[in-house]
Amino acid sequence: RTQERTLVAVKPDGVQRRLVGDVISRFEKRGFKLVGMKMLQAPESVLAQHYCDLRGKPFYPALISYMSSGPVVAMVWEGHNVVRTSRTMIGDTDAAEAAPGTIRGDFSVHISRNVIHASDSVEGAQREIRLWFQSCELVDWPDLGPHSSVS
Ligand code: YYY
Ligand code: MG
Repeated sequence: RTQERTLVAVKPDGVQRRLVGDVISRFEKRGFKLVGMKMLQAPESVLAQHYCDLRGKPFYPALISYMSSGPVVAMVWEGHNVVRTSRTMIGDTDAAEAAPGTIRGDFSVHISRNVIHASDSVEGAQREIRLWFQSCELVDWPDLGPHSSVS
């Protein structure tokens, strides 16, 4: 049985601020398994589908232009309860509400520049993973544990 998966993306401000490594490090240290990763300039068609629920919100045009302003790093992380746990790890959408120790709570100062995306439900994650990744881009490698090759 495949474990739960989620889509995480470092947004253009996070890439500009060299936060990609820190984000990867936090997810690795938490024990999650990286099964897909790529850097890309997100096409507007992908962003429109990704944020289709927000179409019509006053901030929507600014959100799409921010997400188009530079490359993003999209990742798929796998593990027990990864959807809910990654939402806890990234922190509240609004920087002012994001707890210190969370990614947004440590790095974001405004809701419109909040460094990172993570899917907010298992169904949403499945939809977003299909949108951002082809199935051949996801790698189902055997998890042997960090010390299994050490004799
Ligand atoms: O899932 P999450 O990213 O935490 O928040 P959403 O409510 O899905 O909004 C997506 C995205 O939109 C948010 O990360 C920043 C932006 N946004 C904004 O710029 N201004 C708002 N008032 C609400 C959201
Ligand atoms: Mg969301």
